[in-house]
Amino acid sequence: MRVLLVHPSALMYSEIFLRLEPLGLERVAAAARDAGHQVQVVDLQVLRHRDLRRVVRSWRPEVVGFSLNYLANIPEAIDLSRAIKRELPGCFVFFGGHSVSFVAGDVLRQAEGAVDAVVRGEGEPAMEPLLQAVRDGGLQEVPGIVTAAGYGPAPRMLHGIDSPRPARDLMRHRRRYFIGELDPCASMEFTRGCPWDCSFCSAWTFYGRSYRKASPEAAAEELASIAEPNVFIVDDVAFIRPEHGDAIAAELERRRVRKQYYLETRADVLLRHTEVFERWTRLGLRYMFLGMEALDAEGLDLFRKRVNPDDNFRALETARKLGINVAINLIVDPAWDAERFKLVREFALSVPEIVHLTVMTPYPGTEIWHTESRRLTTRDYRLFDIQHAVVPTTLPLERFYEELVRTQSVINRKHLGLRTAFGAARILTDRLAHGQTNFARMLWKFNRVYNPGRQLADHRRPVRYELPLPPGVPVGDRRELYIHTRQAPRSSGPSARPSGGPAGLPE
Ligand code: B12
Ligand code: SF4
Repeated sequence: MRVLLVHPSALMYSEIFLRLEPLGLERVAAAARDAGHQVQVVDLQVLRHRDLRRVVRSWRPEVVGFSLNYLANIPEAIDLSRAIKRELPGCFVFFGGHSVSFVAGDVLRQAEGAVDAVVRGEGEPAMEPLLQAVRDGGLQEVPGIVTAAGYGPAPRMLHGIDSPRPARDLMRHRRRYFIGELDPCASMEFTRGCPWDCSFCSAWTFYGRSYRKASPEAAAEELASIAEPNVFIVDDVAFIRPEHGDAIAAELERRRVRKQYYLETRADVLLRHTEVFERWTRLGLRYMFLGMEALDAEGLDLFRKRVNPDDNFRALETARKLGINVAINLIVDPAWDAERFKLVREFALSVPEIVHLTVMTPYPGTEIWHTESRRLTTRDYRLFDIQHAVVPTTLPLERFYEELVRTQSVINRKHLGLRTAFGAARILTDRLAHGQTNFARMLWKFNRVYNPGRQLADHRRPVRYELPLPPGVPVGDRRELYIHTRQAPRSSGPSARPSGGPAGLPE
């Protein structure tokens, strides 16, 4: 069959700092291709809606699948599905991905027939049975399926993540993927899942707190096959198991693979396993994203981060000693007043690191979705991108955005100021000489993308699709939140959610 897979447009944040290849969708594409189908991918982060329209009209896919890792993309995907169904009424349209897995029944209902199914959980194991069922029937038996007839069997989970390898060859605009000055940049997965359980995050609930590692040989071989000189490692927390990081490093050393790397990790992991990070600096580790989340113990406890502020600051020292550039994330609570923003600005200016701010947002799939007692001020999916306030702000909303953007731009000016003084000009010249313009564009776009007027106007747009209401009851057993569990969910209407069950997943 002709299968078209689509990644929706970039969200606000990605308009400037980064734009990365859709690795999950590439793996889903590989699974569909391995099952004997013809596959094309359209990534709307780098292409336009009219490009998608052109492919739909000329190639006439029999199946179209959208990747919905981000809640904020759901309205766009529903509207595109309606347009595809108008053009090709017989085409089977389905959704899959991280966020849509938590709201599958609601989204199906909102699409009013424009979407035939949602596949919950990991996409690779679902592709072969799904595509066979589209052709031969038996859709309701596909693992992870949700249709108008209800929930099918529980999603299946891959035993190992070595295969299928992402179909990177299907991405026609690879030079458009970058992160900061790592331009162009590919992505790579060493491990999948996270054993922690932070209250604001859904990474652990999606995978039922399981954790799987690629074999070091397969990981090194895949890295060696990547053409780009820079690689973003997508793992939620890199090098939780230092022996795994070491084993991959050894394989890369043996193959003499040298690239520049950007990864994400936690302060305690960096402190506990400093040697493995040091070894990776020799292989090209240049940037690290540390989710500090809060500056004080109270905030860290609230997010159940299981780290203390001292560890966070010691981790920054360690990274500096290793010569790694660090980007820190802090979560802005909508309750912050002007004084609190001022303190954060002072902190950000006092450290050499890049500081990112994200706004505390209860998401389906997170624990705070259930426990946050403040009522939602909006249920517009598009505002659930952690750059907008979706619960009441202490400051008037307009003032809140002014403070947020002011803080972000102070930080950005500091960062760009340093870079301009110490080398952005050289990096810029080098990238432009190689035809890479992503980094240059990023330097000039900040004020257009981040501006309080635009943030506020986003709240005034007419709303067509709304998130379901939070259940408003405390989470009893937190395993109820999992997407991947071993217990088969009961079959029910699309509005009823399958219950979770005992975790019992590979640790
Ligand atoms: C890497 C990553 C990124 C990267 C790359 C994004 C990209 N282009 O794909 C970057 C750094 C750019 C990024 C940015 C953001 N991210 Co992000 N990101 C991740 C992360 C850590 C891993 C994703 C990944 O690549 N995993 C590896 C691949 C193999 O898995 P996967 O993509 O999930 O795909 C699997 C399944 O989801 C499914 N699947 C995926 N697509 C499809 C399609 C079909 C048809 C099917 C059947 C199945 C399917 O099958 C795949 C294979 O098993 C996740 C956390 C997590 N563990 O999931 C957060 C996560 C997805 N990000 C999150 C957020 C909030 C963001 C930002 C909005 C943050 C911000 N404002 O600053 C931005 C927005 C980006 C944008 N779209 O414009 C949230 C999503 C929250 C939500 N409910 O919407 C997550 C869950 C993190 C969290 N803490 O909760 N992100
Ligand atoms: S925030 Fe990081 S450490 Fe916490 S659960 Fe999510 S991925 Fe894991």
